[in-house]
Amino acid sequence: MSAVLAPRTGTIDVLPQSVHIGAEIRGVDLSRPLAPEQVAEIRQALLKWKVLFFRDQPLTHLQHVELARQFGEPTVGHPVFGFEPEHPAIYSISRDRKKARYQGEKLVRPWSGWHTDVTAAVNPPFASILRGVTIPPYGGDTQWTNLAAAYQALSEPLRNFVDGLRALHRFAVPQGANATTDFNVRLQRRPLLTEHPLVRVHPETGEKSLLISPTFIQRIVGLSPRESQVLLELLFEHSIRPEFTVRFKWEPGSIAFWDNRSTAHLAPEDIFATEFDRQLYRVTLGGEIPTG
Ligand code: AKG
Repeated sequence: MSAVLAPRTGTIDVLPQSVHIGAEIRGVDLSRPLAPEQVAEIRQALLKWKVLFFRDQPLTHLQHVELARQFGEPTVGHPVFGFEPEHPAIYSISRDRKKARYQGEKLVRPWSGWHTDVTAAVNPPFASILRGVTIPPYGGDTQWTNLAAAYQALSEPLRNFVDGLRALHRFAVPQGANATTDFNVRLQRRPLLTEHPLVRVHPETGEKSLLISPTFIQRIVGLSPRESQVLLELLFEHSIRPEFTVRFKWEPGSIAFWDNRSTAHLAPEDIFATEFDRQLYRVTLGGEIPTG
């Protein structure tokens, strides 16, 4: 029996990569303006699969930004780390920058490093489009998790409990950290702090998902410190259960496009055990204020 692996639902092929999250899209050339129906179909696939993967799309910075513009409003690079010279919408993610960031810090918990982009901003991004340029021969995979599936899989009493809660998100120099590293000096200049619902309603699908970004979330408002810590750890652990996740092996020219409103992701740490270079570029699309 031959399985239909790439059902063509319109002008594109959508190949799911796991049950709950991730699909590879084929049949598009992202270096050129997309037809309106392709934009609509890709957007539908994004809402359903949360992260889309494209292969063999060796875009320039300009083509990357033009691609993003067809789906939303590119923001300036990164609110703390800035942008590439002459390309204000391009944020560079390189091995060296990441290494500088984590120097001296230990990622000790299974969920450490998992994050939803810039949730300490009042209006976190709607989506991010990440483009791989220099990719290690092995290692350096990125993982995503579906936070709507994670919310749905909670027991009903726990869903009811977390539904009305709010949480504080912070992106600032951690207490006691060395404030003289380049990373922390930048962060000290532009700390971000805000409050969001713990469960957000997706503005396009109406789906509920956990808004828990382990890297940025500080505490749940109104709970005691211990209650907040225990509940957050339970939710973090639950939200990265393998069945909600997908893992992507990069190649030069690969693109990952994720809905930042219903996912979290994890950048790889394994490459720091090697000398491999890794260079990716991200364009980030502005989002709305999350509502519960
Ligand atoms: C991000 O763009 O927020 C990342 O975490 C980068 C992911 C990666 O380096 O694979």
